[in-house]
Amino acid sequence: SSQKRGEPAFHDYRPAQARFREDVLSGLTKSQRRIPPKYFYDEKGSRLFDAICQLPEYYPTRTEIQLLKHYGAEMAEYIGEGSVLVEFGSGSSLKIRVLLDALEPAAYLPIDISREHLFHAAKRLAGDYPGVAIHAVCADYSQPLGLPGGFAEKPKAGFFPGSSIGNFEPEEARQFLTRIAALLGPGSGLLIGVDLKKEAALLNAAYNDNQGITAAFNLNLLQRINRELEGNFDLTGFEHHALYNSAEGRVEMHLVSLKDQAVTVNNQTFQFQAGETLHTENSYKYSIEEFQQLASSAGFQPQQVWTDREDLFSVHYLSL
Ligand code: AVI
Repeated sequence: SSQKRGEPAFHDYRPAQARFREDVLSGLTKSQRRIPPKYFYDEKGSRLFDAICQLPEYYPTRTEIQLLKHYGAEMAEYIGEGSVLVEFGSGSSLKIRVLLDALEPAAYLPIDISREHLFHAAKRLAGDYPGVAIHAVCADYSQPLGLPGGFAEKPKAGFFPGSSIGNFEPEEARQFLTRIAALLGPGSGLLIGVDLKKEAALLNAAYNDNQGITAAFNLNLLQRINRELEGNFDLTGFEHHALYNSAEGRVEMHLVSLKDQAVTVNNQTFQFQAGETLHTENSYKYSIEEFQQLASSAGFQPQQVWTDREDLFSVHYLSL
């Protein structure tokens, strides 16, 4: 696609809307009802997530940004000048700015499922970094995908910050890493942020903030279902619940039904009992060794890892 300096190119892979309906209906039918966390990120959900990242209790974002700032020059050396940077789930494309201050890539390809959000973030970034060719790709990165033409032969580095890898089940995470290894190709690398295992109190606070932003983020999923799938969830009939499950090494988010109630979605009725939950997210936490093992099983070689003084968060560089 043609591209002007300071203007992003936009590649719309049209991530299928049909799957939202299928995934919600099949998830509501399971005995432990569940909906994949990728559906949090509609326009409002993406904005609420940005607000979560600013919360005093939510340490991952600021800790990772500190690591990127502090060790950016070292990370840039691992990545190498002239690589094509591919970010999976770029959101507002804020963290990449720290890397772009330390590195001049051949191009930056932000991939995100949230179309409008991606479009505006890419436009702002292109305005602020006119020397970087930006190709925004609207796609669901949890599904197989190819890069827009012209990038296949270039050396590439993946960027997957924020510990979004933790929102996959470990086996799905391994499959995802295996797929992006194939997408990036031999000689490429991956800079990936991974939240570390730690005491439950800190984790529970991070997912139960005082301002109730995480609760609003969780409940927004019901609003989205009401709007897009002809649902009638009573938003006051469900409550946010988040708790670290240390046996599984993950924070679980649920929406708890506060009463016996019937909910209709897409003309189908679902009975909720008081106390019954809809499981909306897992956020797995990994020790450095656990994550390196996972990455190795997907064909990556761990090269370096950076952590903060309190061992809250880790950023790994892996090579292929
Ligand atoms: C995007 N992801 C890494 C966040 C997390 O911590 O698992 C999503 C989130 N859920 C609640 N707060 C933040």
